[in-house]
Amino acid sequence: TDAEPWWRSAVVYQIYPRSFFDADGDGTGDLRGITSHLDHVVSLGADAIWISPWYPSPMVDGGYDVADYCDIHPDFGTLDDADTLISTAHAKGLRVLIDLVPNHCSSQHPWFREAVSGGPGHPMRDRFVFRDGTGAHGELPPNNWPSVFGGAAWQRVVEPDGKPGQWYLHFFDPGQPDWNWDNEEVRAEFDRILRFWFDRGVDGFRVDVADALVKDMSLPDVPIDPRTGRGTLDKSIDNPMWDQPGLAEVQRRWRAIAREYADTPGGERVFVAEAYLPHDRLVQFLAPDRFQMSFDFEFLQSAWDADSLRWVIDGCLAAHARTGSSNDEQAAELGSRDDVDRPPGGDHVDASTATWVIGNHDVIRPATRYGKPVTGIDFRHPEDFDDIATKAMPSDVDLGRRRARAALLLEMALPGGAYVYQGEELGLDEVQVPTDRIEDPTWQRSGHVDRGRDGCRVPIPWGDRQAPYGWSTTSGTWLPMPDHWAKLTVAAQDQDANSTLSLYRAVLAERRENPALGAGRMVWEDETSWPALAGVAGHVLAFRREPTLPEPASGSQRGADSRGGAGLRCVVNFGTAPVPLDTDTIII
Ligand code: ISL
Repeated sequence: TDAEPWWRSAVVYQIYPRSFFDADGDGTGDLRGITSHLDHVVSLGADAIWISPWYPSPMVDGGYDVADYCDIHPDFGTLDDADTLISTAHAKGLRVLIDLVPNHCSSQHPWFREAVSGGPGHPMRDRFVFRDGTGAHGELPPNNWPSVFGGAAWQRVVEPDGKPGQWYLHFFDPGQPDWNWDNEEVRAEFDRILRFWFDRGVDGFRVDVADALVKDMSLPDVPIDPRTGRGTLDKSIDNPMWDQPGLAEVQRRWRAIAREYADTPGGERVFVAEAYLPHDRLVQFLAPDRFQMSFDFEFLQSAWDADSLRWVIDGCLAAHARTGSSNDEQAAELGSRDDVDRPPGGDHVDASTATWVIGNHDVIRPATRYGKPVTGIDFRHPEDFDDIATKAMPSDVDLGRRRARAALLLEMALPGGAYVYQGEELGLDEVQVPTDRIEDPTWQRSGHVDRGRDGCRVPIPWGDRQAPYGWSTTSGTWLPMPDHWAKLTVAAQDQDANSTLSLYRAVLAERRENPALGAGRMVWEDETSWPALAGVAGHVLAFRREPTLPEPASGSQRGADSRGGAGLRCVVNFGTAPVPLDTDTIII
């Protein structure tokens, strides 16, 4: 309908600017490289791009350590290049989202430098979280909060008198000091940053660690995780580090700013939350006066297993549906889920939809992840999940690539929107970056990450038969590109109707053309509703998509011949043997 907002069923293509295309031949990707290759995104059939941080940064954490929120990293280009990128994308029909990093900045941000050099009591310290240490001489951190990247979430500074002094809070790297969101100057600064980019035509923000920002500022210890003996990062408990009540107020404040743009050419601006939270808490971000989208990471985190994935999909859709009055029918269809409760409080979600994702710049490439031997692993036990998701090797990548193709079909047939991470459309596998080339700060510090996250951040192979595969004119690329990618280049896959690239184009085209896809209802199939499934339960997932409008007058037959009409059936075989289907199914 006319009222359907663009983002509800959008496909958004994530660009990692350091690795998309190197136009100036210095071994690092850049904005001119993105602008010159937007036709690739258009040819895929995506609706929008999201660009990971492009700001000036010491690159301690790949640009998620921002030194200046209102400029462009000189290695990536200039503000003029950003303006050209945005207007070129718009002219090609693509929306542009960028990354907002509001939990922390870089230790090189001028405000933080001033806070450190100003000494204890300087007003600038209140924009961050500085505290005296504990212990007889303040030599111990203020509390037991752990950093996501390993070690304590506190770093001690050297005071102007040359002596060790106060500690500052950093949820991630010590080079990423956390902002104090109780400080009104911090809030006002982010208002200004939002308007700065909205005024330049940016359509919205992906909000980094959107469940952090506001902490319990009484800074109570977190419970000890018995497995590590350290403070826990667990978000399934009421954890004072994450998802605190004051967050809603910040989100409402930003949404009000997004609404100021409702009558401009781009329309109301959008926010998509990046938050690894249980479904029921995630959907609270999607109240009408808060954010529009929120990634559903449990789908990405799930093992390649029919039961596990169905459990995740049900939980996610039920959480979305139960909070939205217009989707009650869908909720009933999904059955009752004891573990997904209607959220407390007055927030009411109006017809929110899920946002699916199978890859990003933080996780192992799907072709590698899904190629791991998965026996007896159940997503419901996170310890098991750690095992499959964080150890890059060994993996049967050919098998993984086939499963990743099936995962794409599943993802794109589900109700809601979806994000595609650059290179996923080529079936790229995780690269084993030699240890002396690793840049990611997580790889040694964090107990559960093997080689860090560089393996999914390697530059994109565009053409040619050898590295750097047309990506740059220099072979000195910031991360090495593997020899076996010659057959995975865009050029190699472009002409091959069976390639992963061709599959992505076909599936995204189907989404655009078929009104049963995108937002709207889904119904699981079993052997009662579809006899072809007799005997394959357990290793086949099948569901029907049906257009939400119009409702049939006396319809019980709808969906019986779903391929021919406006409906569609999605069937995924998780087993190793082919499943014969008596239907005109397209088999990949
Ligand atoms: O919060 C987490 C675990 O409890 C993390 O999974 C967290 O959500 C995730 O690491 C956030 O990632 C984002 O912010 C990081 C950055 O390194 C990542 O690249 C980015 O995607 C810090 O800015």
